[in-house]
Parts: sequence; structure tokens; C-alpha cells
Amino acid sequence: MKNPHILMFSLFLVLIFAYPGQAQTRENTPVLLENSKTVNKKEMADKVKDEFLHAWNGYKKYAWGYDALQPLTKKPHNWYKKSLLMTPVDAFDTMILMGLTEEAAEAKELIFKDLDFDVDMEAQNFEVSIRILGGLLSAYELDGDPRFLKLAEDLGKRLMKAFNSPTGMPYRYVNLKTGATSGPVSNPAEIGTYLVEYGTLSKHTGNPVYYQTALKAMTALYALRSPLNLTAEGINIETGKVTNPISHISGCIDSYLEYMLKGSILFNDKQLSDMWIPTIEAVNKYLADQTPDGLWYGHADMYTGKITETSYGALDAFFSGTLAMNKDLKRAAALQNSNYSMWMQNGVEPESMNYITKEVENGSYILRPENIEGAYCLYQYTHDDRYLEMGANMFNNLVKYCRTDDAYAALKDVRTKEKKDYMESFFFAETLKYAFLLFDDSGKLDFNKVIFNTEAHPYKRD
Ligand code: DMJ
Repeated sequence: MKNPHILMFSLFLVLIFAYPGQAQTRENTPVLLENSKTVNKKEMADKVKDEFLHAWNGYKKYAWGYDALQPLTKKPHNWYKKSLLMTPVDAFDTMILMGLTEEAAEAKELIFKDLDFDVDMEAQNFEVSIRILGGLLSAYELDGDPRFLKLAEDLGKRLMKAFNSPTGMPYRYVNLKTGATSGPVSNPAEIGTYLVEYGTLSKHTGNPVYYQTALKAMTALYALRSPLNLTAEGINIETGKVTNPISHISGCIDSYLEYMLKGSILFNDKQLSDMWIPTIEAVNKYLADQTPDGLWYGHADMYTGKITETSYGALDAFFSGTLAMNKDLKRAAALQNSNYSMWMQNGVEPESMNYITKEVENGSYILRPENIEGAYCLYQYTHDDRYLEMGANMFNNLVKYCRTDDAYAALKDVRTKEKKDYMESFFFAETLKYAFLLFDDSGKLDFNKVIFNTEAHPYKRD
């Protein structure tokens, strides 16, 4: 019998010469899709829209006017003492893009009737910015009603008080009425995820102060990088001291990186691209981890660059889209393959896992969007059908495991598929939007003409 290695090598050569284009574009991208079949885009777009309506009707029936629905107990839930209408504001632009005119009109009426920020309550600056300020701004751009901008500016002025600190970096919490702040120990995501919304607010109001405030916070944070150009996970915004020197692309740092690149593109700001270039170089040099089964990004000490934890999870999956936007399609494609394998290992992705041992570290799945977002972004740049297949397979599993009689529920653990009594507003804003846009051919939204905020609210690039 012939040496099996020689046989394999000959087969490889035959494949390369028979399909040269394919061999090149699929370099480093192992075939992961089993039972591959052509995706019917129209069917899938309709399915996503039906599932949006299913979840939205559950919210309407049991939680109308509240921030969110608890889908198992069918009880409404507010984040703070008064509702900020998290779900309707976050969901509004998805309805517009899906052509759900009636639902959008109902949500709009509720927003103008009930949304009021003059309330004596402390709110988390980051979450309210990306969901509420972010949602109101894209609602204004897509719908044109000036009341959306008025609400956005009122909220922007209140949130801006969070930036009254010795360094210009924001506190984590701000009282919407009094402007009192708290929470000086913060992280890059909560310090540096404002430029896209604040810049868009400046653009529409003609007042540059919002953009300047967000930029000042981001540059103050950037100045705290290590000599290797890595960013710390923990920062005290009053003293500028590093409180946790671990660096990664995961939650707590993720959207800071995202906004450095997106801000530089959306506002054509050279100061930001000058910060982005050394930052992404350091991320790829020290955090990227090419293992025998693919590309991952680990956690490292910001001073030595040594990997301390081989941990990766649902939030990290956003980075394939960022790499693609950075025109690094080779790494982007490799990372999206890893993202997809992480999703498929248990049928739904976990919050975090060890990418070497494949052990699940945190098994929950809270209806996060980043993996499907990655498939959407990669499809926009490559038009490669594999991303349609990835998206369809992930979405079908999401329906299979997270759908309830009245809505959708998070999972306590992806290994057992036991459900959890919560449905985040980003399920409407992001997960269902990216899934829909991946399959939608209506041309309502031109990917090349918008930048999405980190909550998937699109803003025009002109
Ligand atoms: C969203 O609120 C945003 O995408 C944020 O940047 C990260 N977490 C959630 C979704 O997972």
C-alpha cells in the first residue's frame, strides 16, 4: 500500500490545481459547515421577521411600557425605579428596517407619551448611552421626527455630567436629574464607548461639545496604555491608575476598540486612526493565539504581553467584524470560523470557554448578537455563501433552544439548555436585526453607507 501521506499530498495538489481560487480564499479556513445546503435568503429573512414579531408581541402583551419582559414568569421588569423604555427604544429601528410600520408607529407613540429623563434616579452611563441615546439617534435618522432628536439631546446633556471628573473619563453612574455621579473604578468599554453616539449628536445639533467630551475621555484612556500598547481591563477614572493590568478583547474592553476604529471612519478623524494603528498591531501581536484548530484571542498581561488565560466567549465574537472593517479579511475569516465552532460545540455559544481545552467556563447564553453580527459583516465584505449558512444554522438553533410560547428566553447553561427568565433589549436591537440584514435583499440599508453603534443602531456616514 502507498504511503498515506503521499496520497493525501497528491489529493491536496489536485484540489489546488482544480480549484485555485477556492484554495486561495479559503486558506486557513477549515471547512466547518456540515450538511451544507443553499440558504434561501427570502425564506430566512421572513423567518427572522416572524420571530421578531413573536418576541415583540410577548413584550406587548406582558410588559408594555416597561423596560423588558421576563419571558418565563411573564412579568414586566424595569432596570431602575422608572422605565426608560429599553425594549421599545432599542427595537424601533429594527422595526423600520423590517418594514413593520404598524409596530413602529405604536412604539413611537409610546416613546413620545412616556419617555421622560427628568427622574431622580442613578443610571448606568454606558448602557443608557448605547441603548437609549443610541436608539433615539438612529430613530431620528431613519424616521426623521425631530422629537427623537429632542429626546436624544435632553438625554445627552444629562449623561454628559458623568464626564465631570479630574481626568475627563466618565463615572460609571450618573443621576439623570441631579447629575450626581458614582463609580470611579471603571473599564475601557465604559470609558470609551461614546464617540459614535456623541459625534452623531454633535452632527445633528451642531453643538461640538458632545464629540469633544467623548474624544477627551478616549484620549485620556489611550494615554494609560502600556509600553506594549495594550489596554488595561481596570482603570480608576479619578486618579488615572490601572486597577487591573490584564488586557484582552473581551467584555470590559471590547467596544473601546470597536469605537476607536468606527469613530475614525465615521468622523474621518486622523487622531483616532493614529491611535487605532498601534492598538490593533499590539492586539494582533500579543493577544492573537493561533492554535492547531484555529485563531483565537486570549487574555494577557499588559506589561509583559504574556498570555495569562486562554479564555474566549460570546462577547469576543464581535472582533471578526472589526477585523473585517479593518480590511484584514484573512484574520476576520479565520476568527469567524472559530466563532462558529464555538457556537456549534453545544448548539449555542457559551458566555465563555477555554479555547484550548474547550471546557465551558460560563455556560450562560443571554441572546447575545456578536456571532451572528460577525457572519453578517463577513458576508457584506466577501459575499461568500458560507456566512449565510453560518447565520442560518446559528439562527435556527437559537429558535430551537431559546423560543418560548410567548417570546424568547436566555439560557442558564448551553449544555443543559435550561432557560432563564430574561430577554435583553439587545435581542431586538442587535441579534434579530443582524440576522434579518444578513438575509434581507430589500436594499433598505446599505452597509457601506452606515456605521453601527455597538448596540447595532446604524448612523449615516455622510
Ligand atoms: C450589547 O449591549 C452591546 O453589543 C455591547 O457592546 C456588548 N453587550 C451587548 C450585547 O452582547
